[in-house]
Amino acid sequence: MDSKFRQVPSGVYTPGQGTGAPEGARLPSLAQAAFILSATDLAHFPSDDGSEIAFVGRSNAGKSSAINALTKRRSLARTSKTPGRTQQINFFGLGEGYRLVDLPGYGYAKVPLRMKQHWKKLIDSYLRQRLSLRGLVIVVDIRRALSELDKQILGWCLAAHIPAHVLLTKADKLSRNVSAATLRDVQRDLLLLDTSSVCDDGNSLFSSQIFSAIKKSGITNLEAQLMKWFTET
Ligand SMILES: Nc1nc2c(ncn2[C@@H]2O[C@H](COP(=O)(O)OP(=O)(O)O)[C@@H](O)[C@H]2O)c(=O)[nH]1
Ligand SMILES: [Mg+2]
Repeated sequence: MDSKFRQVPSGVYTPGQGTGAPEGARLPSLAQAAFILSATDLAHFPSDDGSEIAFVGRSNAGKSSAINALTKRRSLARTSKTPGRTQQINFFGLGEGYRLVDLPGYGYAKVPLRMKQHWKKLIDSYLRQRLSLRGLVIVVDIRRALSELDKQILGWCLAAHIPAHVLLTKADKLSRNVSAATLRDVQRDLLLLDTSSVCDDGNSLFSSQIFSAIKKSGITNLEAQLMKWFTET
């Protein structure tokens, strides 16, 4: 296998195995978030160095809104009421050597099969090959809980030893009690996927939280998770 490719599922990912952040690099700055480029294929991705965190999830789950809330920008990542709109991978810089990535949404039924196949290939090649990938934020509408595709991605994370953080968003749509119960269900699902995934020792591969882009709740928690991934390599 080409050594540039992440080995899935047998390969064990070693943090820092990629090119890593440059020595003496400054910390990532959410306040400095800026659009870099949109890519519809691998050839147009920014060069695979530094550190990158990607947002994945169903169409309309709230990925772009989460990126906007996190960076305190109204429309850095475009948001849409029409599912299936984001067809490209969008890269955002957080100062030199750090990036956020908005991956195309999956699971939207009305999209033509040919397009779905293109997206699947694009996401798949991104996940398999991107050595600068430090962690995945899996954005899930709290009213829908984990989909089969979300679980497939979690399975891939386990195999590739890439940490994942499940962001249960749109929590403003549910009561506090129902949100908390959903979080517990998701934590149980994560535990079933990987017995070491839910613990508070800071070394677990999976974590989860409640979030709302509308209420701007859960931002501090999400920010802490991202900074941890960015700085621990
Ligand atoms: N109530 C509520 N709506 C949200 C939230 N986040 C996103 N939305 C809405 O959900 C729709 C899809 O959001 P978007 O960020 O474009 O989803 P994406 O397709 O995953 O990028 C938009 O109409 C957003 O306004 C949230 O936290 N609460
Ligand atoms: Mg989007």
